[in-house]
This record gives sequence, structure tokens and C-alpha cells, in this order.
Amino acid sequence: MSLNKKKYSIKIAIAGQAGTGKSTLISTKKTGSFNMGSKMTIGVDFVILEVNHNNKTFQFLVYDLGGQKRFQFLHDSYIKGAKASIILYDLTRINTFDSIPKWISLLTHENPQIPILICGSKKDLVQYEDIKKFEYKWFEFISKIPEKCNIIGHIFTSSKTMEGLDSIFYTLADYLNLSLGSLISKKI
Ligand SMILES: Nc1nc2c(ncn2[C@@H]2O[C@H](COP(=O)(O)OP(=O)(O)O)[C@@H](O)[C@H]2O)c(=O)[nH]1
Ligand SMILES: [Mg+2]
Repeated sequence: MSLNKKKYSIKIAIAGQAGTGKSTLISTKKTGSFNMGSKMTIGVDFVILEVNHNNKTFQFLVYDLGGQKRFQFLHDSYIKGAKASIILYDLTRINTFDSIPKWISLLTHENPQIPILICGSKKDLVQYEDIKKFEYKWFEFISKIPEKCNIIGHIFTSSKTMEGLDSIFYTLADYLNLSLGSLISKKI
């Protein structure tokens, strides 16, 4: 690797109901192994993830917004500076899908054009029929979402099998690379 290789430094926020697997997802991506025991996220956790994609190195500065309401005041300032976001719902709990609009409101209130990638987590715990059900719910959902909302995709993931984890960050990198161009090309 050349010493002058560019790194693209990107702030992102990860949101979603408590227990959907946000902390597990970023720690699994960071360490490369699934860790069953996870402690409650207090306020905001911060993790740096390096992802190589298309001959570029992306450094994602990931803010994990805890699901607890009392930390709301911390969320707003992080969201303002984020270039993209992930909303996680849990494929084993339908109410976490139904809460997506609440998280979209939170994100877009502070940052109206923020790109949002939606992920259904814990795919290892559900059956094919459940995935079909959520695909159907997704089509219903996306047809009703206001046009100004910048939803960039929907991915099913499992931190246990690692399915979809790379796709999340490749999707964000591809999107930001195209849409932001020089804005993210800060050489570090
Ligand atoms: N089977 C399975 N369990 C998961 C997965 N992701 C997270 N979990 C479990 O779900 C629980 C909540 O995860 P956590 O990361 O703390 O959720 P958070 O509150 O959104 O940060 C923990 O017991 C995790 O071990 C997954 O992909 N598969
Ligand atoms: Mg957490």
C-alpha cells in the first residue's frame, strides 16, 4: 500500500430500537467475531471502522445512538454532522419495523437530506417466510414514504453469520462516493 493512499473519512449514525443489535453489529464488524454478551449502550458509543472497497479505504466514524429516550439530547448534535445513517430493525420483532418512521423523523429533523440505509437484523433467527413478509412490508412502507426522504436501500443482515455486514458499508461507500464526491475526499 502506498503511504499516500487516500482515506475517506465519513461520519455516520446508527439508530433503531433498543435490542435490535446496533452495538453487536458494529462490534462484530470491528472485531470480525460475534459477541453474544452485549451491555446496554449508554448514550452514544463511538467506533471507527476501516473498510476497503474499490481500491479505496473508507474510515467510518460510527456513532451508535443508544435506544434510550433519555439520551435524546446527545443524538441531535451527532446527527447534524453525519453524512449518512443506518436504521436497524429486528426481524424477530415486528414492532421494531413499525418504529422506523420515528427514527426517520429523529434523523431528518436534524439533517433533512441525510441518506438512510435500513437494515433488518438477526436474519439467522428467522425463516424464509418471515423474510418474505418483511419484503412485502418494505414495499408497502417505501410506497408511502415522503419523496424528500433519502432512503438509499434495505438490507437483511445477521451479525451471527456476518451476512450483509459488508454490504452495509459497501452500499454507504458507493452512495457517498457518487453523491458527495470531493466532500468526502478529505485526505487524512
Ligand atoms: N442471533 C442473533 N442475535 C443477535 C444478533 N445481533 C444482536 N443479537 C443479540 O441481540 C441482543 C441485543 O443486541 P445489542 O447489540 O445490545 O442491541 P442494541 O441495543 O441495538 O445495541 C444481544 O443479546 C445480542 O447478542 C444477530 O445477528 N443474531
Ligand atoms: Mg447498544
